[in-house]
Amino acid sequence: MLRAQVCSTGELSFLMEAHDGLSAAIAERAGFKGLWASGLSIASSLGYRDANEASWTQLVDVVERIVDSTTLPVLVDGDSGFGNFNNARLLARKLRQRGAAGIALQDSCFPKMNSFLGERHPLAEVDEFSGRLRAVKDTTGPDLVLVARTEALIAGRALDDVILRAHAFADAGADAILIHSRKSTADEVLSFAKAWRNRVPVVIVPTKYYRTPVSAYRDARISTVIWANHSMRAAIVAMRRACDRIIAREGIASIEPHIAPLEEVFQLLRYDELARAEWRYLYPD
Ligand code: SPV
Ligand code: MG
Repeated sequence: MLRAQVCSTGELSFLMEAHDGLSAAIAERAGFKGLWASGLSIASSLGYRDANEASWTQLVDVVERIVDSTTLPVLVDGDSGFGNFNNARLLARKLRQRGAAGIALQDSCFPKMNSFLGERHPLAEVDEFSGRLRAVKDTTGPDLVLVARTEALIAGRALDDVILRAHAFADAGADAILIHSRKSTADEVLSFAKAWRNRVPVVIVPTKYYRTPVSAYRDARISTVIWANHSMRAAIVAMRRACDRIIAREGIASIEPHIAPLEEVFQLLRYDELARAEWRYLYPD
């Protein structure tokens, strides 16, 4: 299912960020057809910085909770693969075992830093990163969609260099290229898409160029748009407002109409299924 979304240049797909089972269930209920297990959002919800402070096993555990909470395919942000080719293929194998549908690996050095922070974003050597991709492909084959993400624009490289990298990563077996940018306009990703001509499909993350209408991506035959961190950021505002109000009023009465009723929690986590199962297995007669 994820392959059909990420690897199609005919129809634009959208992946919604999830960082735990609850955010995954909410995204599915809203109608999204696929999820992005965001490194930034997962790290933030665990109280870590998006600088490989969370371990790969912590990531895998969260992904398992996401996978178990929805029927949607999950593309996992695998950062740089947590090391060399060996760490990357181990991560990919474990993610596959836990039910992930795809992994995105970026051509950064370990530890990475969030793309929107700081000036230092050292890139991995093309051959070394291509080895990471080949190792993952050899390990998980067609069972796991492999998205190669280049941080070359983030690192300030010229378009020619970005294209050379993308070709090397496609040669290494990437099913799609994620081109990342931190500009406030889509110009550089659209220039990439034009020059790249969809040798393999293109995935984008318009966090900073959020004003661009999605029609521009359809016109450019982009395959997939990732809304990368919006549930996590929405939750921060909602939780902050609730905390501010409760501490100021020393009570919870005024907040009640503004928060999810408990029934919604029970629905999202399918307590009705548990009740039916109790009748079936505890009280069959
Ligand atoms: C993430 O969601 O963790 C990403 C996308 O990698 S970004 O934070 O935009 O770099
Ligand atoms: Mg990330």
